[in-house]
Amino acid sequence: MSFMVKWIMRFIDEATIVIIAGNGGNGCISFRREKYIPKGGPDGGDGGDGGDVYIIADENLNTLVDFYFKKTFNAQNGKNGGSNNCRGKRGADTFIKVPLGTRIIDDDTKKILQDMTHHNQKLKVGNGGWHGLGNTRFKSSINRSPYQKTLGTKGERRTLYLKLMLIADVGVLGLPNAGKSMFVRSISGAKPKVASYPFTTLIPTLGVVNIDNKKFTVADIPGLIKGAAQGVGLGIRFLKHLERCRLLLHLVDIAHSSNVIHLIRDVNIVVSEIKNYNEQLFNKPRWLVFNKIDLLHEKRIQLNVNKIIKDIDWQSRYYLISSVSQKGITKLCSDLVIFIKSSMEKNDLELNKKSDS
Ligand SMILES: Nc1nc2c(ncn2[C@@H]2O[C@H](COP(=O)(O)OP(=O)(O)OP(=O)(O)O)[C@@H](O)[C@H]2O)c(=O)[nH]1
Ligand SMILES: [Mg+2]
Repeated sequence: MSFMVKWIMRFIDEATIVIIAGNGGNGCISFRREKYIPKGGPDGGDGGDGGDVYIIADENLNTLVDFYFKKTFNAQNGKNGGSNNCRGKRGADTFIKVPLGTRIIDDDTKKILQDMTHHNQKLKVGNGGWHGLGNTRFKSSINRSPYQKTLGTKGERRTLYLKLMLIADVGVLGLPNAGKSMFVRSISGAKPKVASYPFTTLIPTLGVVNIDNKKFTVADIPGLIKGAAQGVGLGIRFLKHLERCRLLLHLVDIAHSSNVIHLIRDVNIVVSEIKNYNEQLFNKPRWLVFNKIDLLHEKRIQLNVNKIIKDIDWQSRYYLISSVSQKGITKLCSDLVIFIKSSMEKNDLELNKKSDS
């Protein structure tokens, strides 16, 4: 995979931006001067506060690619105060839209500020400066004509690192060409590109599956290959999109080779890449899904699958499917619905326990 492609793809799910909140407007020094009031008192007004900068989650966005073109976001400065006790106008706030699943990190401290997980969720990331005070404020019994004012303070400036991590219930992973995208197409409304060459999928895609009025989301990511952890192929950076999934489906092309040793190697490559990525992903519930069963005789498939399961000592569930003939898909999907429902209930229980304690 060329350096160029990897470079361009960085902008799809990572971005560094600078936010600059508005400065506060300065206070004004002024004295009332009217026809019959030659020596009026002070009438310099306060400045306006600077605008704040917010990040707002928008369900209509899918990537961070817009930040490739625009990297600096300014909120408006507050206007200076005026004579006649005129208060300067407050600077307008700025709202930066990001897709759901974006993690906001302070680039200097590396602290996670928030995960943007629901539509219209708002996070203030930059405070506008305070307004300065006009000379009216400094009037006192001893100083009736103050030549004093304060300046507005500077708006906050911050560098933020944005990292997009898809939020899907089910994540699909496997070697290139295993049939991940075709599977996601066949069960959801998403239309990721399907083709007979590796690395067809370059951008992670989310699909919504609707079964018996129950919905769940599924994420299709680019293929993994041996050495991905060291940056081979598209690397493992896309695995971050699976970190929030409840369950992983590891798709295996059962017709890839007639030699079962090769098939075992295929499975092990992916397993070891997940392991290399991190323990948390490795320990997530994972089911093996043997795909393309329409291409082989049933007996041959069963024989090979049994050998693979035994060789890798697979203890979890496995399925045999074909996205072409649709065999096995209904059973897999209804098991997914059951699994997700119970995982959600477990989550709720854990949340309740936390809020009780
Ligand atoms: N016969 C058969 N072919 C399949 C099946 N599923 C996928 N294919 C074919 O396998 C090839 C690869 O499918 P994709 O869905 O693009 O594979 P992928 O895993 O998304 O590949 P990458 O995006 O490159 O990682 C395509 O030519 C599909 O038509 C299946 O169940 N049976
Ligand atoms: Mg694909």
